[in-house]
Amino acid sequence: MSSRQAIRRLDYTPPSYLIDRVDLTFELSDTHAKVTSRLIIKRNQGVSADTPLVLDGEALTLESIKLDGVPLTASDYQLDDCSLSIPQMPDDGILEIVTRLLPSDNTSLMGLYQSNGNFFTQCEAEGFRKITYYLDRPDVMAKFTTTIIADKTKFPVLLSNGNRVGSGALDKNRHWVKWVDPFKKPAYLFALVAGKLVSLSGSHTTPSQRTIQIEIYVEPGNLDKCHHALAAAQKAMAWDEARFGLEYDLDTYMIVAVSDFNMGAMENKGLNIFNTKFVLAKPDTATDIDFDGIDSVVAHEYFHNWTGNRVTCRDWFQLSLKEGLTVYRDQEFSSDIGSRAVQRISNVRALRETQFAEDAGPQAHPIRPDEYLEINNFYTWTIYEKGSEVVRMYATLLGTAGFRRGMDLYFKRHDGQAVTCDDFRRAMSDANGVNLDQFERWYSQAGTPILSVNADYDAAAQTYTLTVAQHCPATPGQEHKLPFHLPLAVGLIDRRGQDLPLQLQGEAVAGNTTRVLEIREALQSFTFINVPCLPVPSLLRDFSAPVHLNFAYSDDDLVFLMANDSDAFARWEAANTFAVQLLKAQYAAAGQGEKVAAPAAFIAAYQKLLTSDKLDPALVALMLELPRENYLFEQLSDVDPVRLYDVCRSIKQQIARELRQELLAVYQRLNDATPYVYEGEQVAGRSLKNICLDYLAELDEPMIASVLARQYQRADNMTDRLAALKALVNRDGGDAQLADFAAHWSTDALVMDKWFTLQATSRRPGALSRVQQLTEHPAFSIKNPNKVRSLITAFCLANPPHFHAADGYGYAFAADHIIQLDAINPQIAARLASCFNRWTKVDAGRRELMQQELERIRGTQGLSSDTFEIVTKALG
Ligand code: B3K
Ligand code: ZN
Repeated sequence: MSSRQAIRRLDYTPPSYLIDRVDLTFELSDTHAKVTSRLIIKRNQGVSADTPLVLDGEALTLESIKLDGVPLTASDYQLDDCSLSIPQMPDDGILEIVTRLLPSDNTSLMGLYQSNGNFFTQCEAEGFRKITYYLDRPDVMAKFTTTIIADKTKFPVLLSNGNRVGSGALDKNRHWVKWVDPFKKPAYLFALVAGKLVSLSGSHTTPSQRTIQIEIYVEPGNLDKCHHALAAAQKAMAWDEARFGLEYDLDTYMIVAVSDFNMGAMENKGLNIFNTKFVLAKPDTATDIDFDGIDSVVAHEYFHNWTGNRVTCRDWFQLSLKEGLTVYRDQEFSSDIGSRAVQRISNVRALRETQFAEDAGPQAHPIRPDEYLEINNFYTWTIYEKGSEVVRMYATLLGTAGFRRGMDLYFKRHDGQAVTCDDFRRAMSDANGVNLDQFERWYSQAGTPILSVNADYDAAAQTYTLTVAQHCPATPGQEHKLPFHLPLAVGLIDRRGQDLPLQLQGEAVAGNTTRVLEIREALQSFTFINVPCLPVPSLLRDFSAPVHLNFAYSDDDLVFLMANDSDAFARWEAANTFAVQLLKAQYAAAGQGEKVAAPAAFIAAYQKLLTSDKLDPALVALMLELPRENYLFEQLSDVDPVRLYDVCRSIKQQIARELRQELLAVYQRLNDATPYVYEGEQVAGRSLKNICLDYLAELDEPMIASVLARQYQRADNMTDRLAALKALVNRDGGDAQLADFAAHWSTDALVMDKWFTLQATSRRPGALSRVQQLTEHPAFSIKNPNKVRSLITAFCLANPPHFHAADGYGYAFAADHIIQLDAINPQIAARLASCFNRWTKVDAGRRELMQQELERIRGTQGLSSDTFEIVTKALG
């Protein structure tokens, strides 16, 4: 366990030693691994000769160490839990270190570990130090050569970074393969895979006429599920060439799928390692959302080759430099290959349900944090999703061409370097000749700013003035915030539903119908002229900045915007705001014992959506979806999550009752017999059909029961089958179908994950005891992160009424599993512990129960620094 010493951003110092070359040899056997590392090391310029060389190393057995060919004795070096120091290190030298590891015992899934008998590595952020002693920090970049030796029958495939330069046979049925990576890289991008794998290959030809070989490696039996991932890699390559002029730089691009993996995927140079969830898919095992997820994760990891690998981070505080930028790139990719509007709405919804909560709670941190105990805790919604919004704001402020100029300059200046978020901002600023000094506050200040907008129409002068006030709430350690520089995209819509051309006071002619206002002050006004009648303002179009927006829209305004806004995000947002206002009011009314019901105007707005033949079905589906409880939860205090659930449910039932005809008509129209294809129009149709089904399932009618059963039975794809099963499970338990599903898919781990999640998130009584029973199911394993996420995390984070059961059993269940998991895999335990983050938001009784569980976890002997950091911050 690492020490509980906070690491601070401002303490950064350049490395005292540098490594030019690393030659690694791995000898793998069933029981252990022997790693020989030959390092060419030199002291960094300006560092005094008496500075010791301190290499990082954890959970290693050191077998031998030589300096320039001479074995070192115990008095030449010092060893402790996390380092190996050589006090008298010459200016330069060759170190040869032999370590021995036990990968089969490594349940943390960091460093070298085994999954189904095969070997895999995960080194980001600090896993390489679990393989050998090294300068395990991203600003030490070296050229790596890797030789792997293993039994030919058990480990026919031996992979590492770069190009395969040689292979051969050895004694005792062993073989070897040698890999050379021509690009220097930090150790966190190192990877090794050895095992019984099969591969699907394809190719891509770049504009400079190089042919890249793409190989996808999976366990035998899964080859028929790799085609979508392969196509995604080909699309991503073509997109990055067209959009950013970036080509792949090695001859081969490899993706390997593994079922035991802590996160989604990892961008190791030339050898990306993926969670099977983001590789394996065919229509009868994967949903539309899974296919979409594969596109975006494959693209994300591929894009890292430039934003992360060629240009990397100086230190881990700069993590958002690569993650925020790469998420922005993958979101743009998905927008270009699919529906931009659907992509934007889905991304914003996810940001607001997760990152906004993080930013309002005890773990709030800026996208460039100032300190951490455990870096693995900082792979957060804030670093990734808010980081991406910050990158998007550059693009909105500078325009597409300006953003591209900034990117080009960034690569020109920094290719092959380890740099900072400031370097990125400087490239954007210098390439465009604009001052982005104030923009730096997005990197240093945590919290979600609140924009409060007021409007004033002067009919006589025909002017319309928007006054914008910004304020950012305090976050832990940051009491007072300074104003942010942000783009606020607005439009004005006249009563006929037409966008007005916008002309600000002082301008000679009217311009576009969407205007990006640059906000820099705490309070600013913008006056539009030649506004012939009182318009309805469309504010924060395309969600131009990651802020909360307050504007006193009437219900009529919202209905008007839902029907007329030319900006798809704003139209969806109007529906969302209408529903949020309604549900909050109903929640308050229910607290007073009043009956819950939606007004006729709300039902009528939904009816209009269902009967419109002009709107994109995918957008209608998104607009019909009620805001999730986790999002509403954030906007309330002293929350009773059970009451909140009851209110949402009752509104949903009312919609189902009052719009039964319309829902059924849309369902029947879209439920045709066309064979499944994962393709835009079909995906849109299915999403609308299945949201209608979800509402209809609220009706206690035998006819609806048979519609559900029929869709479950007859579906030719997992999207429809799962939608029906989910509705059945929530409606009456769906026991027969659950049993049928498990019998059919018992050997497909990813499909079984869905089966676990449906039950973990079931709103029917008894959910917790069923989840407890399922932890004993043969397909469940506490050591497999996908299983933990699909059963335990799903229950704790996505089943609020049961997790927050007033008796506190849900909390105790979570705490028991956090403690159990902490000893197995601290990263997964710490993630799960975030289910207690918002404990101060719930009512007093629950608050006390949650606090007790947090204290119980904190008091656990031998707790990892991962879980310790999360729990300590949560307790405040
Ligand atoms: N860079 C990795 C995440 C590594 C997480 C380490 N705990 C995946 C990604 O963002 O692409
Ligand atoms: Zn990433």
